[in-house]
Amino acid sequence: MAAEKLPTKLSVTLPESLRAERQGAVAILRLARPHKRNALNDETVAGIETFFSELPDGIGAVLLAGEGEHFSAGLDLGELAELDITQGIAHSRFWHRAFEKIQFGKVPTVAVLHGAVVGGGLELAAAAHVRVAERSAYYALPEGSRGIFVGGGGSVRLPRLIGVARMMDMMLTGRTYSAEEGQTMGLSTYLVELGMGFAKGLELATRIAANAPLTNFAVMQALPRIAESDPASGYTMESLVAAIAQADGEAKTRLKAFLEKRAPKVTRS
Ligand code: 1HE
Repeated sequence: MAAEKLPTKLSVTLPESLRAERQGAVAILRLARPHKRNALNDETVAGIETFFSELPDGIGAVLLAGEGEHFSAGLDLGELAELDITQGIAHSRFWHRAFEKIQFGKVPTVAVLHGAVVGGGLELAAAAHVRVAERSAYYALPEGSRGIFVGGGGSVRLPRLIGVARMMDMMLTGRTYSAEEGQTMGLSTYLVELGMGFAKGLELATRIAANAPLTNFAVMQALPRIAESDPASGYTMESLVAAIAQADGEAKTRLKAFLEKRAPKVTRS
């Protein structure tokens, strides 16, 4: 392997519960608190915010994964016990801020899911742009049984993925969904065998990083907002974004390459 392709450390300072490295144009962030099943304490959530805020130039995509047997057991329940109402609001807003840095950050994020993807772990996964699930993944929102509510953006993001009715069911009854069910209902868009998630995620992130940056920006920032707007505003915004994207030098280069038969055809992979 060429030296420049070896994973190299990112210079960002993170808590021990997170591990970052770089592989080419992909920044890799691992939840690294497996002894606590990657439960998300304040330090970890702050580290996620720092990582996504300080991505260096040259990074075109992020790969997010969890160490150990589970992606994440969600909120660190030990930390919530002492908060009053005002502090509870601030805590939830802090999660919102951190996860917004993922969803509306600099570059797209691919999340690799395995084992428990529950509570705040599912909220974290929902902030990513592409989700790859291994067959061990399972999904739950145990907030109902814990006497709490989602606070990391789950009530906004999850109904858009699976619908309000399914989310209600998960929260009211403690229902869990398997990796296969999650794939069918849209929690993941890739389902892979055990141990294959990281490689698949890296393959996808590498491909995403090779897209024109303006296209990735438009897909991340404009598409979800267009989808939420009224149709007339949506069509207008779409035309503007389309015009901006096609006018970019990168688009011109790529279209020319296709017309001169130097670019790959679209084939079924
Ligand atoms: C934790 C947490 C946690 C594990 N906070 N410490 N999330 C939940 O309700 C899920 C709670 N966790 C579990 O149901 C299980 O731990 C798992 C199914 C994920 C994994 O089971 P297992 O048998 O592999 O591990 P374990 O023995 O239960 O846990 C290992 C250790 O991790 C243990 O600590 P230890 O010191 O006794 O070794 C657990 O206490 C600890 N641990 N999960 C704190 N979540 C912004 S709002 C979001 C709201 C939510 O996310 S609510 C959902 C919370």
